[in-house]
Amino acid sequence: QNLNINPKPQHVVIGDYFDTPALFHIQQKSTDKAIQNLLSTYFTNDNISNKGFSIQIGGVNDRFPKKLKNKVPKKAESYHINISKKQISVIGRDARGTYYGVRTLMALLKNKTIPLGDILDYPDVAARGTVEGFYGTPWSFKHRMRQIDFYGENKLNTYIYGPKDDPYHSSPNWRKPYPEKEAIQLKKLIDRAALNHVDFVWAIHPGKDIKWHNEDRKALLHKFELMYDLGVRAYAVFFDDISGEGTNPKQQAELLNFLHAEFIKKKTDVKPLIMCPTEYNKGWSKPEGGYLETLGKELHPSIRIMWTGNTVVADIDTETMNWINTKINRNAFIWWNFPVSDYVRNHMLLGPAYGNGKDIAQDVSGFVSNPMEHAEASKIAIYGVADYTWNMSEYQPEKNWLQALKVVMPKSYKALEIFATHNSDLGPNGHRYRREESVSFSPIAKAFLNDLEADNTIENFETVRNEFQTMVEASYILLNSKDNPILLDEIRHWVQQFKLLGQSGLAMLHMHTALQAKNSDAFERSYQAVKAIKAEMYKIDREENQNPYQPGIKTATLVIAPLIDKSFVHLTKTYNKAFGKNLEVDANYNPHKLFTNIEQLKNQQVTLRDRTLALNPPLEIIRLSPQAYFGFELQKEIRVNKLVLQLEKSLIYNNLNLEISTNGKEWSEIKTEQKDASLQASINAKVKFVRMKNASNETLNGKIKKFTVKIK
Ligand code: LOG
Repeated sequence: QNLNINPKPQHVVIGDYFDTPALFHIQQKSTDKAIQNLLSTYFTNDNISNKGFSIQIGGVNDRFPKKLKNKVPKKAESYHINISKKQISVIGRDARGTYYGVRTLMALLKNKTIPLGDILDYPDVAARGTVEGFYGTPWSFKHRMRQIDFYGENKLNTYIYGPKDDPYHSSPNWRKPYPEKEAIQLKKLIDRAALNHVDFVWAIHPGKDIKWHNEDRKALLHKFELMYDLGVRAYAVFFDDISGEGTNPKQQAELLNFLHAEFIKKKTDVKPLIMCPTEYNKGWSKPEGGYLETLGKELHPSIRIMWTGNTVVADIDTETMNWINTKINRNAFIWWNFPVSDYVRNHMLLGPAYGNGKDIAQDVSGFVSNPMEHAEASKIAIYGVADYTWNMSEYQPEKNWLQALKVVMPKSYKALEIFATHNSDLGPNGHRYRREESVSFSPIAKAFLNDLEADNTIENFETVRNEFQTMVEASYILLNSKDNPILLDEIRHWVQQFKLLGQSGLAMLHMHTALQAKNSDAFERSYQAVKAIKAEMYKIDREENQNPYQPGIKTATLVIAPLIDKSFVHLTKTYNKAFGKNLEVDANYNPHKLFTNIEQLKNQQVTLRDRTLALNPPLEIIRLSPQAYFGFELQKEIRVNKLVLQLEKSLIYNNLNLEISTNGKEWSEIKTEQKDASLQASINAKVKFVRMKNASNETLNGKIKKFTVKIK
């Protein structure tokens, strides 16, 4: 039976429905503040009466008939709801179980009728939720409050606080207390989390500059105490994306065991630690170093170890779990890097949460999603994670996704569906992670292009026209929707871009119609219209979301945009030929490529803007073995001017040589100078290749902040 409850309950045995009563008599046996608060949002003086329909709420240690209590699943966070004509009983295995029972009760009471019967329910995965662990602007206070409420509503129990760009979480300020304003807000968040039965896990990221001496140990302990005073009762320590001393597994384990013994154990009300290792995915693990085995052996068994899978951004299956679990002597705690977009910041990832095995519930100690810096838009995926982690084997990504759209936009969800259908892939990226996009439209687009390029009658013309029209209409609906202004704020520029894209599609189709009718005036007008719309899109791309990583606003990049571009080029060429014209066919793509022998960098994207060719700075530490190089291969020999390389730490500049070449075989070295923490050179030569090479005999580690060359 479908009760429309997220996450889907495990066992539902229901029969006839009866009308939802209007008056209730609530008897709370043992309930906590969270439950009382939740009940008060529904039950008021207007619908409470001693003569009302009886609802009994409590736990397995309270007085309930044996046969009801026996049905409460023997699992953590479980509950049983029994609904008879006379009364409803909600019985939880533990405090959180009772809370979840009440959550389900509230969902049932929203309907006009209620079913008779039993609901037996429990989560498959122990820790479920999110890790705010992305680079970029951390979520605002307002957004975090909304997120935490959303987690409570969807029975997620974990929020790990670890935004990379919070200086008091990471370097330089991890040793220092939060300033008063931030501390007050954190306290409010922590209280809000408690009201939603969410563990607020505060994470620290000390590895960039930690020294393995007593002073820093004490500093950590002290910071933990300060956070305890703000109400934190669960902690994590992250060692991801660091290099140097901080990466030593023996030292990491020793520190964590120290924190376990001196802090976690001494406070009796703090949850076991969670840690994120430096080698947090298989691709980066170096078996020869024995890093993971050391953690597995040394770390106290209660300490949970995070894992992102086979690569940084990966979906998880049993093979993944077997590999890591044997190494670390425990069930890994999954850090799922979806829908995080800090490495594809010009994209919106609004598709379903799919791809993880439905048989890994027994192999994980936790499963959290790392979301986008757009909090509200991330709810679409998080809604899916809630369902997946609760009732894994029955999870249906598509179905859940449609429901999620309704939850975030109760009225305009159909327009949102059209937008989200075409805004889910990431485009090519360094992590090679891709998502489906425009799934049902994709074969239509293919057939359209085939017909067009073969000069056949286009069978799908009307269907394609309809899709473009639908894009425009959906965009107008969204841009004027009052449904969820907070979500609209996040997606607005993408929706504007989407609307323009749809309009450019319609104009492109007009080009085709005009060409068929041999109407030159009409063709050229529509051609100019496409160009003008493209110019508007270019403007948005240049003005909005201007971050240094992937600036701009990209939409529908997998299917729709390429369809329009290719058709436009084909139509213009055909027209030029038939009418002896010379209209510009500008494909507007970047013909230059990255040139490297470093595996980690191979798929990193390169951007060309205002004659500046730039490597999109990767977020991770890059390992440069001796002779490793990275640079650019230009389309042809071009005059190259200023080069700038900026690394996070300038220590290794002396070991890097700048080289240029016209053929990729013979190289000549160019002099560089250090200036404003960067390495610079004026090349001023015609070249096809330019590269930075590790000229030393050692492996160098560094984070590339900026790497650009100016070309003619
Ligand atoms: C970071 C994370 C980032 C994510 C995606 C982990 C454990 N750490 O490569 O902060 O949001 O990848 O870019 C990471 O995933 N490093």
